Amino acid sequence: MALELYHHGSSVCAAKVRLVLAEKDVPWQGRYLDILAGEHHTPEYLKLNPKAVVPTLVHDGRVIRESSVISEYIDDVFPGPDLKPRDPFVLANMRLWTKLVDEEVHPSTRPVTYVATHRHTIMKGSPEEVEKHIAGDPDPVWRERKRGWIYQGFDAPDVRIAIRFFDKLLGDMEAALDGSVWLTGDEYTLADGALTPYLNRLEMLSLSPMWSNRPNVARWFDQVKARASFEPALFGCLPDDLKSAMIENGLKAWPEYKKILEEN
Ligand SMILES: N[C@@H](CCC(=O)N[C@@H](CS)C(=O)NCC(=O)O)C(=O)O
Repeated sequence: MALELYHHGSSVCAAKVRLVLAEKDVPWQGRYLDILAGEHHTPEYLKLNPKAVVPTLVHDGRVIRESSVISEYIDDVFPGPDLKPRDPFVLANMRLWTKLVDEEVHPSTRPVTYVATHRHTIMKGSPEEVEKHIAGDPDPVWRERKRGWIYQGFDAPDVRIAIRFFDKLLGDMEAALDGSVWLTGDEYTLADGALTPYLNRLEMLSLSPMWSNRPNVARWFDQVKARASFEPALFGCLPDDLKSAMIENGLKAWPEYKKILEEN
């Protein structure tokens, strides 16, 4: 059996898949692509993933894309604890969370991360290299948004919207976790796994004060961090220099984000 994951250390979507692999204890082989150096823009990788994003899973030569689809695939194909509830109603509830992550949580994470930290890493290159990086994104909408994050920083118009979205998300999680161990009930599911890298991202960027008055979210995140899957999936593939850069840049970004939160 050959199971290869194209991924990157700071990618939240890739971390989501690494969490599922760790929860199921499935052995896999990493194909590391430095997305901040544009290694996902090569013609070879575009054949596997035309959107030029990670993760991509290749199982015995067959390609599976999209982190939520990959997560369900791994859960269906490999032995280990079931990460999808059997009760169809609870399963529907789980999928509402994973759908929300795909459609709203992930798109909101990109501006928050780029503006706080990734743009500083990308802008270490020459002006031509920065332009090449932007031009390498095959999606014209994301390309222009990325241009805004890189050159306008906190003034990019979608940054405020993203921070406000996270505030609402954390409020919704707080309500869902009231009297519930995990997001969909007593069992840990793909819903909890899907949200984990995003809360971790907020924490890495010094945004954990956003749940200082949300005890259920704080308790849930402590439970998630206590699982054996957390450390290897979230930090096992993150180079030390990138980790330090994200934390240091996040600390500097906090006053800007705090200002946005206080405007609410
Ligand atoms: N919907 C996709 C999103 C994948 C995605 O956006 N991946 C990011 C990393 S988390 C990426 O590869 N970004 C490349 C870039 O920003 O150039 C999924 O869930 O797999």
